[in-house]
Amino acid sequence: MNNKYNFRIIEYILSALIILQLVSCKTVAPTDERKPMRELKASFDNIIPVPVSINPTGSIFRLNPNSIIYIEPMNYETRFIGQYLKDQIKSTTGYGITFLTAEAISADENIRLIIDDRDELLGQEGYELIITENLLTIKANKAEGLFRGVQTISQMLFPLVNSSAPLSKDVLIPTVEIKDYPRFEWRGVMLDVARHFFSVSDVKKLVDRIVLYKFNRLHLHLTDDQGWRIQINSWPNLTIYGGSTQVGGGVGGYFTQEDYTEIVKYAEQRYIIVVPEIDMPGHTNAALASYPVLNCDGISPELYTGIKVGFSSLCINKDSTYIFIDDVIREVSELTPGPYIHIGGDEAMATDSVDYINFIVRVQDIIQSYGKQMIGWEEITQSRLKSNTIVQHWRKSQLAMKGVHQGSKLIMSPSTKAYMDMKYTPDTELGLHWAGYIEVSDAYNWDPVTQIIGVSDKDILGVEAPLWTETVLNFSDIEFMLFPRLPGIAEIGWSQAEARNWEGYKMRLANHGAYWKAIGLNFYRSPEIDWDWIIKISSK
Ligand code: TNX
Repeated sequence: MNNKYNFRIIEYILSALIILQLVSCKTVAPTDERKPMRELKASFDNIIPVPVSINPTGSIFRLNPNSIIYIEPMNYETRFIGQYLKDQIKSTTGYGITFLTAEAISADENIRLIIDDRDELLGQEGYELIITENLLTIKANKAEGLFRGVQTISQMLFPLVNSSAPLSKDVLIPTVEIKDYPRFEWRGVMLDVARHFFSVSDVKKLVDRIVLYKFNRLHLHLTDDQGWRIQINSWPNLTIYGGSTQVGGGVGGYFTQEDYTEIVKYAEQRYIIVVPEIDMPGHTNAALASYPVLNCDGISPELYTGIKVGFSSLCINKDSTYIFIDDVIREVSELTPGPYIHIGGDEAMATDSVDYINFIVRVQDIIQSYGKQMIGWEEITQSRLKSNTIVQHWRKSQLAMKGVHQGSKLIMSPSTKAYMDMKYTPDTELGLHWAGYIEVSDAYNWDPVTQIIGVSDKDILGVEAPLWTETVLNFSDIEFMLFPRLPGIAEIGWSQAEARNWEGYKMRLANHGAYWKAIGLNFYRSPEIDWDWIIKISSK
């Protein structure tokens, strides 16, 4: 009896303890969860370039390690894009999520990438991102649009990259409807691999950096006085000798045709068209040094490792010059699936001006004979241009206007705004300053249409940020000169003019800075940006 009674008491005490435990679990659990939940919240406030429209719908989508990417139609291109998204999610959240094929349709696939060719407004590169409580959907007319949309998701996940929260927790993504498409067709970055040479892996890394900002052109400045960087089989000495050095006299280098093809393919998979530039008739000392026959007097100059411009010229009135150009353009055209060949044409101070005018016309015919569209720096407008020839503006508005009057479209690279090789301030160690100092706000606060008086929207193909590399030695230098200015050029090229403003942009950029720090990207800590902004907000 007594024993039984004692057991009862023990039973009561035990169940009371269990209940207490349960109650305390219930009260502890939410506070436990709250901390990682806050740290794991994605955001649509940081997107650069700013999308056309963002409509928050006030709820939450939960991304978890079991989330699945559903793709329709599943093919080589869309599989790559799905994989890209998967890798981005993995690198920011640590989740290894899986794919599903088209057969497995059910209501709760968590992420959907859908090509649905029905929304004309979205065009080739636009996308719609619809996030509801159950589904995250990117819809686009073309695979390219899906890929641009995936970059938006990547940026939404930026706030998570530094998170130390446990992986078992869901990533909270605010529900939203985003519709987005570019203002301009051409959004480019130019890398000068001639003044200093950069490896295939550096160029691929650059591609990785720029796709995040929805750039779609990579212009490679492949030849200049200091080096010839693309192998030409019919003129092998161009690279063997002409590619052997660089600015400062160090060992140069060059891309074999296989290297170049590797870059082109890598970029193409990421919806970036490579634009090769073979600069002529000036900026040709490396070629002249490699082949005596290209010189009017038949004598080759020395290789050049300084940084002066405007002293070299191909021999305009010699047949061998055009045999050379034909061979080079033929080989480069064969290696380049994109429609464009850039022929430079800038700073031909060592070429007689009448000769120059005739030369450009002749080269334009050669480019066309290989089925390509010619691009040149604005000096080419002194010649008679075909209306599909594209003019790249950098310095003189009157020259650019001459192109417009001939029916050419402009790529806008005003040196006082878009030249990524200009110093930020007088204290910047790298860079030149002949076009001025370009702070982050200078690179952001301009518009391609109002930059030159008399130009209208339809005359502008887009924008491009050139990085000349007289003072740029390695990838870390490349990053330092491009960031944080380059995202501003991306926004100018992609976003609608009315949607842009410096105050809002500054805040978004600060959040990108936190991401760059996390991934070890070297960038200039401009005093114009409050880089700690995100920390102040989240510690409130
Ligand atoms: C001008 S822009 C050049 C380049 C130099 C650059 C340096 C242009 C078409 N030509 O040859 O590298 O300035 O900022």
